[in-house]
Amino acid sequence: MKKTELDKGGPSHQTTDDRDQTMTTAQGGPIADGQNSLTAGPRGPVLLEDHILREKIFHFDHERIPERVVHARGYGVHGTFELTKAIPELSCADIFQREGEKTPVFTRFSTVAGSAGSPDLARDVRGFAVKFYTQEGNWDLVGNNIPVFFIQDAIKFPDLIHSVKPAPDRGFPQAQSAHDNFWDFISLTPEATHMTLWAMSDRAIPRSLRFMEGFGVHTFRLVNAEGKSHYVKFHWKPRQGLQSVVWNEALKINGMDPDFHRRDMWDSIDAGDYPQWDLGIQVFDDEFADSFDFDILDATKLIPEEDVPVQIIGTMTLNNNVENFFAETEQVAFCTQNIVRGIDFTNDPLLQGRNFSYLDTQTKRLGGPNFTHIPINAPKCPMRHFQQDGHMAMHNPKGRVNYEPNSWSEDAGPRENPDVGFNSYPENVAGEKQRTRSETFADHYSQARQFYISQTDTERDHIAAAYTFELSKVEREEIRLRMLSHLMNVHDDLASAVAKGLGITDMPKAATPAREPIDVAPSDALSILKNGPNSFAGRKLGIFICDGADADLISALESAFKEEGAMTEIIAPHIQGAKLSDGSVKPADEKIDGGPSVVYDAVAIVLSDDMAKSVAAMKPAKDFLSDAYAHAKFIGFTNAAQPLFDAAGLSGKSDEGLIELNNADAFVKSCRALRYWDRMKG
Ligand code: HDE
Repeated sequence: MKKTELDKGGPSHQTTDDRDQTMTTAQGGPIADGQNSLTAGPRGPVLLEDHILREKIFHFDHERIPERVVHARGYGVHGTFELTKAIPELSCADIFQREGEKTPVFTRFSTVAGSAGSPDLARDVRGFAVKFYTQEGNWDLVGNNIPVFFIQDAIKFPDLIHSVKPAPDRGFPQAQSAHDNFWDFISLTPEATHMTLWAMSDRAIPRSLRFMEGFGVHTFRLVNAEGKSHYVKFHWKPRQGLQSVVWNEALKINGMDPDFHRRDMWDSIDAGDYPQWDLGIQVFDDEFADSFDFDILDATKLIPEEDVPVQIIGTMTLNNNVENFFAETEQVAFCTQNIVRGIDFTNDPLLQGRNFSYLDTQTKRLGGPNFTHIPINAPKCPMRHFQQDGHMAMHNPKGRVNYEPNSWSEDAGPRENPDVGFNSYPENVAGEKQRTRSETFADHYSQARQFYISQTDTERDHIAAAYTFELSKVEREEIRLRMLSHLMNVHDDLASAVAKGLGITDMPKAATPAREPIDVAPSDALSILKNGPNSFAGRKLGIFICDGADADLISALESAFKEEGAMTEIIAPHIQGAKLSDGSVKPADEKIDGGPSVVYDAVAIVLSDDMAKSVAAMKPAKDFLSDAYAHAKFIGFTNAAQPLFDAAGLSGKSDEGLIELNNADAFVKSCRALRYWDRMKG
């Protein structure tokens, strides 16, 4: 029977004569028609024998796997790790032996609380998980962008996560900590105080995944060939420098572009601007551990870089976007217990609990024990063992033997090798079984205070504003007061700023500390603003133009920012672009209401006298300018922007962040400070 256009599903229906491109079923059978079910007559019932329909719908019905219990929203990228300083004296890990050697890695960044479809700029901790495919097996460093954690013992983790995730009755709020359950739990868990200082700081709203640090959090061990052990904390230092957004900006970005972080990562790698992080180690021994004011096994504490400097031993470059999001980013299975010879665990109770949890969760998520057969999880070095069968087994032992010991001489299969095999560090352990928390874990406030006093005034203001915002969303007053009673043990300025923000005049009694806080010196490494890049490289300038705008100035801006290693985008009243002063048409990347200033690091407003008034009448144009101003951005402008300034309520404003565009190079230089924070004072 000859097919009509309608049968074919309309004129867009495509067929091919090329055998290689022919669509097939999953069984490989060529498909003649994938758009019409098999029916009895044109209007009759669908026939059960339609194996093409059955297979297509069956597979679709099974496309989903459970999202991660936590860190469901994430983005993965391939790259390499290059060792720049060999450390055989500290560790016999193969990856740390040969300077200049490159090891493939896969890195997945994530938020913690939100579901897989939640917005990128939620206030949240970011996961920073790296899988190193070393020649002696996979090593997973499953860290965060914050060096401490909320709790000290893994047994509390389900409670912590339940409290932050949507409430079980109503199913909201999504991807937010600003609600009763979270702050109820936190206010009853004093050990979380330090971590919430970080979570209320700008660390929890990074501008880009490329602009954040990573931390292994726990104390691990490095063990050398002689079996000597040192303690180690792992750090990732972004070569791009640190940068965050402000809260009001984060809220608006979430609306304008919920994929802001993943798009930023994809775009920069696509453009060949590969983000890099240096891997640093803080190495110390028992002597330091014994003299340190806090317990090195307590994941709510960090070791200040001033006390133990971070030594850089290598660089990670992320240079390859995934080919398929599901196959790679979704199916990657990080496990803290994936370590290699030369690296070992400590008795941090949080780490030990994690070592149980990750294997368990991957088995459930990926459907069985053979998730290591999926390419993204498989080691890139040889592997030989007698594990076999199970769902979806791809690699079973070959030959007759699948056990050990065995007395077959040929094809006997793999054998143990004490010379190169993993040996646990023979730490001496003894003790009574008990459910107690060590006394040495009991100081919950001193490092929270240290974090606060290490921040600039701007950052302190942001922390107080974040607590105020979050606690203002809490319905029960007693929770707000209980939180305040902890903040009083951190710093009076913080407690009174939050109390003022909440409108509390009668301060509660400060919480009784389990152990009296001690004085600790500030640490500059804890501040973002004290560690800015002093460069605009990797950032984005938005250039707002209209018909008649100065063509020379626009091209000068584009080349000056390109020279800096930054990106530029053109925003115009129409997506078709604008006709410039020299008669050329400049295409736009965004129409003004699709390219708000919140998605740019700095803006240039290049208008013409002829269009100045009509642009000033556009609501999105006013928001573009007033948001850029409110978010302390550097704003370059031409004279013709004056009516827009007036319309945005900014007549007569002048400061060093508002720059008349006479010289593109000078404008780039100013933008290197990233924000003009002084504007926010007072
Ligand atoms: Fe995780 N965590 N976690 N976590 N975690 C998971 O594993 C868990 C903790 C971290 O991109 C889960 O694959 C327990 C600290 C990252 O795929 C789960 C405890 C740190 C990722 C799990 C912690 C992390 C996870 C959920 C308390 C920073 C995402 C899905 C002891 C050092 C990895 C999964 C990726 C994911 C358990 C605490 C980081 C359920 C029990 C501390 C970056 O196994």
